[in-house]
Amino acid sequence: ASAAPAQVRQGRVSPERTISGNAVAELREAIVAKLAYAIGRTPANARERDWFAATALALRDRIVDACMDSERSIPNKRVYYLSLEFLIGRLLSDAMNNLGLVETTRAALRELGVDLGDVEAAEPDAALGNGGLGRLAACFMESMASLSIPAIGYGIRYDHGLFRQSLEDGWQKEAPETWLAEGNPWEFVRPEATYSVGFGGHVTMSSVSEGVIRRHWHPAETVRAVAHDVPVVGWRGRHVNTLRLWKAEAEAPVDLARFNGGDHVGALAGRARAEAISRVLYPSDSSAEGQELRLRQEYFFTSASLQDLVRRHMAERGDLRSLADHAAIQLNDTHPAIAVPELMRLLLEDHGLNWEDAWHITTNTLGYTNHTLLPEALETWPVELMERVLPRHMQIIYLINWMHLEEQGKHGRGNAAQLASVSLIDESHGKRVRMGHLAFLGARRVNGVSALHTDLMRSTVFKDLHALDTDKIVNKTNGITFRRWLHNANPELTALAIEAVGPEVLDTPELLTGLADVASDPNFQSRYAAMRRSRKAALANVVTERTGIAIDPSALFDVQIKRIHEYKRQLLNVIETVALYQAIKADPKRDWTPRVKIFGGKAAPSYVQAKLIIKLACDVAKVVNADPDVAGRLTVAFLPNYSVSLAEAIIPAADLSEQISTAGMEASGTGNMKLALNGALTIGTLDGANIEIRDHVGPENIFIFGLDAAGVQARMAEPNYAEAAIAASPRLKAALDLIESGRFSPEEPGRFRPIVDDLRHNDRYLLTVDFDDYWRAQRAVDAAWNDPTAWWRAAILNTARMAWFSSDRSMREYAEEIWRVRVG
Ligand code: NBG
Repeated sequence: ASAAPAQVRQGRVSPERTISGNAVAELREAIVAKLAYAIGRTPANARERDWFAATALALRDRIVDACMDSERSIPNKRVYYLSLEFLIGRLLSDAMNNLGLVETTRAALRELGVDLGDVEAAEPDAALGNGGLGRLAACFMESMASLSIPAIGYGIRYDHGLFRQSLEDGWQKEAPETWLAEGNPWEFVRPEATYSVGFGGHVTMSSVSEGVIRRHWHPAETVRAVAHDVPVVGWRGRHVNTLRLWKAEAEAPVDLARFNGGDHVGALAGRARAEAISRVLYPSDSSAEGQELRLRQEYFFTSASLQDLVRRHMAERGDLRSLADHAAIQLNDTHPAIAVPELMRLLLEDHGLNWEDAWHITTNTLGYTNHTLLPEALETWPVELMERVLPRHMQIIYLINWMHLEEQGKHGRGNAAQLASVSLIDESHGKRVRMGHLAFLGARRVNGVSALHTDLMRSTVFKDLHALDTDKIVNKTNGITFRRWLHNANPELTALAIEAVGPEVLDTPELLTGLADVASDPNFQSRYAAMRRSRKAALANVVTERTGIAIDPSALFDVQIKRIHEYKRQLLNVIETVALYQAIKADPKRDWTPRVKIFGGKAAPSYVQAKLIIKLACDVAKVVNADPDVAGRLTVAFLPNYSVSLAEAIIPAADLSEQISTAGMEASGTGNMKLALNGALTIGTLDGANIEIRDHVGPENIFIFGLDAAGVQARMAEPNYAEAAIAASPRLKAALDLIESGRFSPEEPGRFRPIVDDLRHNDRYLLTVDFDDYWRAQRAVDAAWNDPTAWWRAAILNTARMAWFSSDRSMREYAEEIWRVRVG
């Protein structure tokens, strides 16, 4: 559980100017009391984990006080953020920092002979998400609390979050993640907030009055959703919101009749089936998992959340007709898109509204965020499966679609191709429901997550739908919370910023721009460089501890951390490593810039090619690191089990940030923002938010290479582009030949043949095409590193100019243009 070691996390600054002895004594006593009465331990026999739980419980009390204040009045409008993933990571440092109690807690624990860093390291990461999408939801929750936007996040309380990754001789192995093994001190169980969620069964009709027919769903099975609330405290403890996570429980814990009949296993089968819904997080990132259990998860949390918010609205306002005035429901990707027919069903069946009113309310309450245009990630469900699992919803979807297509006819847009492209049902390979289209029709606003991605939404996947309502798609470029990714993760840089521009920078990130004034100041530069150097020394220890590889903190730390995916092109980076290895060996006397390549990231367990790329990176590392010819110039390390807390240790230590996806494929990226904010220079393509990062930091402070999105489209249309690119690049050819020769896998020479073959004959991600320009950009990085004054100036300017990428800015934009809710 010790993902971010104590030495990485010391010396945090906090907004507390002074700490009072009284406050320390009070907190110390509260912690000791929790230890005794909530956990049953004495200070003498408490483990680190017990101290963590006691500290968390003591702080939770403070949050509850603030929470009661936040809840005293009914807000005019609430935001409901529905997300299948919340990658919140550890919560202790967030809570302490936002409550202004970091130093108080440190002092209280010190008086008990306990080190705060060790206590923080004992908190397991809540890994209830895969990557960017889930982490974005976590940053948004923190920002909404900090901006006092009344909000509830709704998701699933998975027993097992994202799997633990180990590398056995370079092969990824997965083990279940067990964050709840010792309980979760942050959560409150709310048995009174329990809802029944139905599945399967059939639909009957009854006639209410002349010509009015009502339909009734009779599910074959129901599962209970039980609320578990995690408080989310905002900056300076001013406001607290709730993250409400649903746990699935069986209606009956045991089938007594079967048990008494002697079928002891069968008696528990229903329970196992129900509880399976909140058992594990699906480990796929950016690809759709078309399994029935996944559909059950999606409907389970969506239905429970809508029932909960409808009940709250009725209690507060007494009339569902005003729902859109008081509730804004945001669908984080299509995972909760079933909210469209579910809200309709609740309005029609449970509340007796007519279709027009129900549709009006639905389409004025929902918003939909799209996070990817990759075809393999666009969710579609077979109609046959939907009819079986959610028969009533399927009827509603058909009706929505029928009205939608009728409307097209009326406007003379009735040709077959147009209708097929905007239909909710894709009939091209069996009948499937397009969840993106469903969310699009049901939402008032649909947003992309970077300027480029939003443009591509309008011109590609949603082109024909966009033509029907050109105001619907809007851009909301992603952001990150600076409280976690600057203040908590990099206290030394935060201290430098406070010194340079004043403590107000903690509240107003725009003030970071003031750092530009000292970007060329030799004294400031050397302190900035010293900050980086100390983070790198700390990271070097972590790398050695976890991989056995020794790395030199004075080398350039070149970092690529993210999910392993072909479109993210870790393979491009590995091949450049091989080419660099060959170049150094061919000319060992040159003054090569010493470089450490650091990789981190998980592959989906079923993603064979991605796992082979990890293996290649590890095999290359083994050869390179053992070769005396390149010692001190090139080192490669793959850090296992990348996580939020590991990211917090790596990001402040990075000199170079690899953001090298094929242009047009990374919707936004958010790691790119975290790294640039911490002063790593980016080497990247004109993809996702990289473009906006370039616009902010300035083209002279970023290394851009490769084709842009239009160039990628054009090149893909050319025949044999990969063959041509390899033929034109002796360096690339030599690197591929070396990999193919078995040099990195002598015990299995053909191991990487599938990778090389794919590049030669297929190369969907245009790695061969971008290789030479990537190499050129990397050598420009080498040259820049050798001019420290210019390098540190550029790094400082990156920090100074990244303020716009705060998730506070993103949330203000959503609040104003999508949710129409007041901030503060
Ligand atoms: C991911 C994109 C990233 C983006 C995050 C957050 C999915 C489906 N999409 O580029 O790949 O930064 O979403 O918006 O995980």
